[in-house]
Amino acid sequence: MPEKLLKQALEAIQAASTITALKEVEVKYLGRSGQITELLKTLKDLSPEEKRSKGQEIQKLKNGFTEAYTTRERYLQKAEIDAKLQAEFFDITLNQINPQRSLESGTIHPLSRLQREVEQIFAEMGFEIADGKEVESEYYNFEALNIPSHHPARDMQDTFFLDHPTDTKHGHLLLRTHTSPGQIRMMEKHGAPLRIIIPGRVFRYEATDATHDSTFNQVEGLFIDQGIGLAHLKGIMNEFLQRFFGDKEIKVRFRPGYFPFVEPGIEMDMLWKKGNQSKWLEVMGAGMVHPNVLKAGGLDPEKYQGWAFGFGLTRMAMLKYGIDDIRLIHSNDLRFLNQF
Ligand code: FA5
Repeated sequence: MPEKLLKQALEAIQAASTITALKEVEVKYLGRSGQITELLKTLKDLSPEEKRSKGQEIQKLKNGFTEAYTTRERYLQKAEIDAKLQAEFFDITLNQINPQRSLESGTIHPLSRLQREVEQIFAEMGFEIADGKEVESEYYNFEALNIPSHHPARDMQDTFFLDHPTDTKHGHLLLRTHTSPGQIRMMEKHGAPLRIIIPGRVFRYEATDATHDSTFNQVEGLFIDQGIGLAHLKGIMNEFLQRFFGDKEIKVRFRPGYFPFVEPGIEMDMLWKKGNQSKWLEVMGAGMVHPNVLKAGGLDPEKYQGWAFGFGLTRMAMLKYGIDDIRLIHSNDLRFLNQF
């Protein structure tokens, strides 16, 4: 009798063409009142000897069933996965066949591209490209640049301080408000002569408007050698502007400006056309590096002089591309970005 039952069960297993059908077969034989389960229940009424021999027979039957069941289950699972994969077939050649289906691909952010252009132009003029630190200390961002803690110039650049235990040697940690701390770090590291630019992001805790953002990019320049003067800076800037703006018509003016880390100091404005109106937009601070700054960088002001500049790359981007509002540049709005 068990052999007959096993034969029937194995046929039922083979006939099951889906996992659901297979589960039904399992219930029919091994469920609470399944045929094999029922057989097992009859054992309790038998004598010990009969129980042993019948027990073995039924166990063999159960093992045979389980083995066939497991094999069939694996087969059906694989078949179901294969069928799903077939249905989800992804044709990677489709895009070539139908060029209208264009692939969306990322591009370099316009600001990063401009930074590379600036690097290229200055590299061609013999400048090296250096990296500053976005997280700086009060010492490098202010003190070493001749801005002591009581100095009102600290308020010119409202600062994001980091919630971090004070570094007693260099003061609090902060997000750099300008790229100028890089001047001190480069003098400390490389001494003189120096001819570098330091591009990077800077941060200011201030209200935003069409020409002010709280995160923007600057490019610092530093030229230290013997017998250097401001006329040289003007020559370099003219050359840079010509290459950067190409054929675009630009108007530039220089005027005196105050920064504690230069003496004398100048500022450069460029004419900004917004609709029918045009106004002067401040794009750069510069000047002869202050002797206290050279000393902080470990240089002898009697021997070396030089100039430094810091311009707003984000503002240059507005001028180059005719962007009306600086905040669009970091908005991550694809309608804006796709124009570049
Ligand atoms: C400075 O940051 C000085 N470190 C520049 C400098 C370097 C002077 C070396 C002398 C020698 P200022 O705060 O003016 O200066 O900023 C420099 C330029 O950054 C500005 O001319 C302007 O183009 C840009 N800028 C300043 N604030 C913002 C802002 N909130 N959003 C966008 N651009 C800004």
